Amino acid sequence: MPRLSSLLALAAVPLVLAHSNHQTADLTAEEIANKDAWFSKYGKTGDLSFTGVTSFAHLPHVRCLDEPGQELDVAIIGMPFDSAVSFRPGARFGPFGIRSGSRRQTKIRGYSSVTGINPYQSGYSVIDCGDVPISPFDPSIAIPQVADAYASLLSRKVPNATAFEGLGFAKGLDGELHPRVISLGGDHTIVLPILESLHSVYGPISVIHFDAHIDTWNPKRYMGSLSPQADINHGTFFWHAYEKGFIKPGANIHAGIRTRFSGPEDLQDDVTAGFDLIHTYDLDDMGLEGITRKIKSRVGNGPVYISLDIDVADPSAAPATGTPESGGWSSRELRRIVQSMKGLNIVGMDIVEVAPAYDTNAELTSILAADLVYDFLNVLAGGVDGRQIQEKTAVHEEL
Ligand SMILES: [Mn+2]
Repeated sequence: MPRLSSLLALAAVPLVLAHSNHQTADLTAEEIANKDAWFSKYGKTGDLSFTGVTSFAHLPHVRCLDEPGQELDVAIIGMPFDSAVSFRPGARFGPFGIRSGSRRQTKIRGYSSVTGINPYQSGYSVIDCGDVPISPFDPSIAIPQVADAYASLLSRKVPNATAFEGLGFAKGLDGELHPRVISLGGDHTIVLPILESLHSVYGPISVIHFDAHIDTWNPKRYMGSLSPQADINHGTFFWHAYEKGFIKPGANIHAGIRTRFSGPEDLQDDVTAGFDLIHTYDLDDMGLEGITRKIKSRVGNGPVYISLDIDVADPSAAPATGTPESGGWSSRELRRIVQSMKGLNIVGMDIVEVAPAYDTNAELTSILAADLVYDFLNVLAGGVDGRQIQEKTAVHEEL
C-alpha cells in the first residue's frame, strides 16, 4: 500500500502544472476599472449571465417612480401584490422570480432567429424600473398605488419617438406618444388599475387575455358581494373594467380558457362584459393560424392591451401559479401564439400570477415567464402591420 505522503505528492503534480500555465494576477485597480486591460487579458467585461444584481435581463435598472425626469420608451416594472387571490397566494414574489428566470437573457445575446431582431438593441430603450411599493395589507390602498404608479410611467417623455412612430403605434388622446409598459405581477387584480390608467390616456381599449380563467365573474355571483373591496379580486377585475367603461364593448377576447363554471350564466356575463372566447382545446381544431386570425379579427386595429396569466400554460410547463388547471398549452405552443401577436397596436402588456414558491428547483415557471417577456419585446419591435424597427446590432451593421 503506497504511503500517504507519496499519494499527496502525486496529487500535487497536476496542480503545479496547471498553475504554471496560468497568467499571474497583475492588473492594477485602475486597469480593471478601465475595462480594456481586463478585456484584453480575460476576453469579457461586465456581468456574466449568472453574476450581478438581478434586473430583468441585466437591463439598466432605474427606480423610475423616484425619478420623475426619467424618460421611457419601454419600461418593465414589478407589481408585487397578491392580497386579492381566491386560492394559493405567493404572486407578490412574481417580479423577483421572473427577473431570476431572465438571467440568461442579455443585451448582447438577444438576437432572435424567429424575428430576425434583437429587441434589446433596437431603436428604442428598455429599462427595468424596479417595483411599485404596494401595500400587502389593504387592497383599497394597493389598487390606487398601482394606478398612480402606472399613470406616472405613462406620463413620461418617449426619448426615441421616431422609432415608435415608425412602428405605427397609437398616440394618446392628447396626440402624444406614451411609453409602453410591461408589468410583472402580482396577482391579476393589478390589471384593473392598469386599465384605468390606460383609459385616461387612450380612452376605451381592447384586451387580449391569455388565461385558463375568464376573470369576468360578476362579484354578485362570485363568492357573494361582501364589501366593495372584496368585490374587486383576481377573478372579477374584468367585470369591473367593463362596468367602468375601460374596455371597448365587443372587442375583447380570452384565449386558453378551460376552468369550470358555476353554470352557463357565467358565460352569459362574460359576453355581457364584451369578451369572445377561445378554449384551450380549440388549438387542436383551429391550429395556430386559426387562433391568431380569430384574436386579431376580434380586436382590430385600435389600441390593444395584452394580459397573460401564466396559468394559461399547462401546469407541466408552469406549475408555480395560484390556480393551476390541467390541459393547457405547452410552452412551445403558447410562445408561438404570443409571437404571432406581432402587428397589433399594443399599448401595454403584462405577465401575472407567477408564484415562485410553487416552482420546481429548475425554475420552469419563472424561465417561461421571462421568455414570454422576451417574446413581448419582439412583438413590440414588430410594430403595427408587421413594420419592423431599424435593427442596430453589430451583426446587421456588418451585413
Ligand atoms: Mn387564471
